[in-house]
Amino acid sequence: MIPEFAILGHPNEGKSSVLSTLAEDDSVRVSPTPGETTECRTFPVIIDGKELLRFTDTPGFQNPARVLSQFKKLHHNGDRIIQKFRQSAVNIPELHDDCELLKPVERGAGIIYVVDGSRPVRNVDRSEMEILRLTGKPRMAIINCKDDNFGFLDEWKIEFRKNFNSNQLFNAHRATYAERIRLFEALKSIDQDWYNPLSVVINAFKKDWNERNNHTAEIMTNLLKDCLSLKLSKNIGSQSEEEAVREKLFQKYKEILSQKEKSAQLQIRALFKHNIFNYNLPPHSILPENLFDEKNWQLLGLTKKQSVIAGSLGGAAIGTGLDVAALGHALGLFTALGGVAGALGALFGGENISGRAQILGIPLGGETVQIGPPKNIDLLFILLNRILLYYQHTINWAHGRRDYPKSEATSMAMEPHKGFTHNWPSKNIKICQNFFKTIQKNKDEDVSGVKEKFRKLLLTSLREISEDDSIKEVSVWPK
Ligand SMILES: Nc1nc2c(ncn2[C@@H]2O[C@H](COP(=O)(O)OP(=O)(O)OP(=O)(O)O)[C@@H](O)[C@H]2O)c(=O)[nH]1
Ligand SMILES: [Mg+2]
Repeated sequence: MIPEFAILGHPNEGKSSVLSTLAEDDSVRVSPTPGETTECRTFPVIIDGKELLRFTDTPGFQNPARVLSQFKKLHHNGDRIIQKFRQSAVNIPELHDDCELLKPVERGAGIIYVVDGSRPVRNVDRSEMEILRLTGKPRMAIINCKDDNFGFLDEWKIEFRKNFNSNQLFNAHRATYAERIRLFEALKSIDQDWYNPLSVVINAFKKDWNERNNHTAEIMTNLLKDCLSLKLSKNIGSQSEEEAVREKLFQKYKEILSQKEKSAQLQIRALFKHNIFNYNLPPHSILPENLFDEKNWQLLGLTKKQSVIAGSLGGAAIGTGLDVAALGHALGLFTALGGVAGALGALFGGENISGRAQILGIPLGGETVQIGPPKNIDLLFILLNRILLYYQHTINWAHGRRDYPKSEATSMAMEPHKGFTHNWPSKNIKICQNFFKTIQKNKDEDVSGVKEKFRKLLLTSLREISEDDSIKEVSVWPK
């Protein structure tokens, strides 16, 4: 049998948002207006084409005091209390929502009761909790602190202990993968009948997450391979045309790289089941910046020390004819050449920076202008850090969340200002270096082993990002 959980509570407490996050389903209707959900709606959780679990969204309690007094009268009916209540109230319009919300519980769904714990407990809440206790069904309370105010938690805890088998903090807007798993672990322990089916569900979730990460590492590896091997060339009619052709070609080159990046982002987004809403990037995110904006190169390229390591590994780390140790990294190049135009020219073959007519663009027969492939490994790190940032943002954007409250926009600690690779040891830089060099040699037979090593390095990095505690919401009771 497929386990079913009904999400119950007062109107506007965040029931639908919690459901949306738990089920990773952004088609659930969420709204600031109380009374948004008026009918029960069931959302299946499907993994590998198989329904593993279902959640039912319900309208909020409308008349808990009246329902409670009915329940008290029907108390002796034991298991049939809900059925009896619904039969007695079916023709009373004011009790429509209260009847409706108990429907899934009557057919055997477990209860997940959602409250906004950032406000005090009221009598209506006490009535609702008592009703749920009288149903005799296994039940858990979820406290979703909408306003990050934890001052009332002790008050709530006293009520929860009286009425629920378990209670958990869970923020509908910021819960992560690890917190969802923790919630399911707690859920499976509250009723013996749930233990085995929920263990199966949790294992399937973990396996699925692992597969998504595997797939993401593949998408990222292909993105880098495509971008770093890209070259564009065009014949020029006469020498005087050269500059204009080069500029146009470089423009096209940048556009193609950005399109490839966008397409990889969309694939990752779909893997993590964000289908409907565009999640907002924090205002200080670098992702909306153009890939070739100097800021990217400042923040996401190799550090000076890493550049020296890359340089000492030999080969393609720097092909500009400039000494990597002297210039540091690409940022040094920006400074030395007085800004972005000169530096990008140097990196991609659009400028003469050291007296040679062509640095990276290899002119063919003097009549062809060529842009790329880049000889500077910094582009690998910039593309990589950007797509890792995108991944981090995607996996941490809860499905129940629709936008940023204004107050939160600037305080999000989600986006690091430095690249993920900044503390990578030299052995990782070496894997990247080999990947970079092999792609540039453009010999297919060399690629697979090196590509696999690179993919594994990315997979480790993805796992670290998805287990990163520093971006997490409070998931245990604060002291
Ligand atoms: N800041 C913040 N807002 C939240 C959170 N959870 C829900 N909300 C907001 O609260 C409002 C109500 O959320 P819903 O999930 O629609 O609440 P509901 O309990 O299903 O409401 P009804 O269907 O009307 O009973 C929406 O504007 C949500 O965006 C949260 O954790 N933090
Ligand atoms: Mg709702």
